[in-house]
Order: sequence, then C-alpha cells, then structure tokens
Amino acid sequence: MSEERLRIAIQKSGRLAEESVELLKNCGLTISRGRDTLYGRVQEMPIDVLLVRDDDIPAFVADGACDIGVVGENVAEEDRLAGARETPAELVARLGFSRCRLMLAAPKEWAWNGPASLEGKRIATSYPGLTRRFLAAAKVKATPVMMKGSVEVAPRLKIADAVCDIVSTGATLDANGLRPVATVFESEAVLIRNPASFGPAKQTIFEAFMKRVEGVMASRE
Ligand code: PRT
Ligand code: ZN
Repeated sequence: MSEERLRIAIQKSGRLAEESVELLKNCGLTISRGRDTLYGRVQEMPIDVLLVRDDDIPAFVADGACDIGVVGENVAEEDRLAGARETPAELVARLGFSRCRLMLAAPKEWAWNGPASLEGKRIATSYPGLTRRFLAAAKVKATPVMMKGSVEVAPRLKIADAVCDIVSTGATLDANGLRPVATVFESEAVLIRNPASFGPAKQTIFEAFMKRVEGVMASRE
C-alpha cells in the first residue's frame, strides 16, 4: 500500500518562489529535487511539492490535483470571483510576504476626481473580476479590458484609458506616465487548500504541517 502524502503547489520561479521555499525551510522541511524540476519531495514529512506557474495554483488546489498551495491573494481572489469552479480553494493562512496592491492608475495629466473620473472609460487589467467588483461598489460604469501582461503600456497604445495593475514600488507606473489613484485590493502570499475534507491520514499530515507554519508565522510577529 502506498503511503499517503500531502501535495503542495508552489510557484516554480517568480516573485513568490524563493520565499515559498524559504517558508518550507523555516518549517524545518527540505525539498529534494531530482532531475525532474517540476516535482520535489519533502524529506522530513510525507509531503510532495509541485513547482508550477502561479496562475495554475488556484485551479490545481480547487480541483484536488494538489491539496494545498501558496499563491498571491490577488490571484486566489480573482480566481474565486471568476466563478469557474464549483467550490473554489479556501484561504487558510496569510503568509506575510510578496505584499503588493492592485491599484487603479490613470495618466498623470488626468484631473482625478475620485472613481467617478472613470465613468465610461476602458481599464486595462489582468484582474477583471476584482476591477469589476471595485467599480460596482463605487457605482461607476467602466469597461475592464483583459490583458495578460504589459498592462502599463495600454494607455499609451490607446488600448485603454486607464489601468488596474499590481503595484509594488510604483516605478513601473511612473515610467509609463501613470499614477496610482485608488487601491482595489491589498495582497500578500496566502496558503490555500482544497475545500473537500481530507481523509484521516492526509488530515493528520495537514495539521502537523499547519502547526509548523503557524510556529513560523508566530516567530515573525
Ligand atoms: O511565471 P508565473 O506565471 O508563475 O509568475 P508571474 O510572472 O505571473 O507572477 P510574478 O512572479 O511576477 O508575481 C507573483 C505574485 O507576486 C503576484 O501575483 C503578486 O501577488 C506578487 N507581487 C508582488 C507582484 C509584485 N509584487 C509586482 N510588483 N506581482 C507583480 N508585480 C509586477 C506588476 O505586475 C508590475 O508589472 O511588477 C510591476 C510593478 O512593480 P513596481 O515595483 O514597479 O511597482
Ligand atoms: Zn503568473
């Protein structure tokens, strides 16, 4: 009989990757990676690690291809709002790294009079769900224009009038003649889990893992 293992999805490379591995390390877990760079095994606990694109993590976790995952809350929440899954992944812990903001940004020359300034405008974004939710709450009618990348160039190319994009230092917006005008979502890395209940063996591993994660988080406070 094969031993039950908990499967965690983390980003392979990018802004979450290093600190996701660091979190596991701080939990006392080391990942052994063979020649296969998409898959690793934790030595100290029955845990497997899948190294993937961050965009795939909410779906993998929601569908049960992985049991848990580390992803930006912006990506997890956008996936939830897209409503493509019967039961989306559940948020279990905020992890305190990869902090950023999803922000509306407008050309610097605009006179900004609050969200009403966006009425009738086109807004380029990779986060149409979060953008729509913000606009609805502000009672503004504007059209999100989906772009997977290079959102900040959209106004210059007349693809859109404004943008709703992830901001960390603000340098990217500034370099493209844009300035942040409103915060749509505050984000950090989060731990998500499959919403279905785990069998007893997996549940035991999950609880032992969470105890370690909570220990790491508590020591950071
Ligand atoms: O390859 P893969 O699909 O896995 O990665 P990715 O390129 O889609 O994502 P990645 O690694 O760039 O970001 C992963 C997560 O990190 C995001 O979902 C956020 O939760 C978080 N994060 C933190 C950021 C940033 N900071 C960030 N600055 N994600 C993106 N940016 C981008 C932003 O889109 C913009 O282009 O950086 C630019 C702005 O940075 P500043 O410093 O100029 O403001
Ligand atoms: Zn991505």
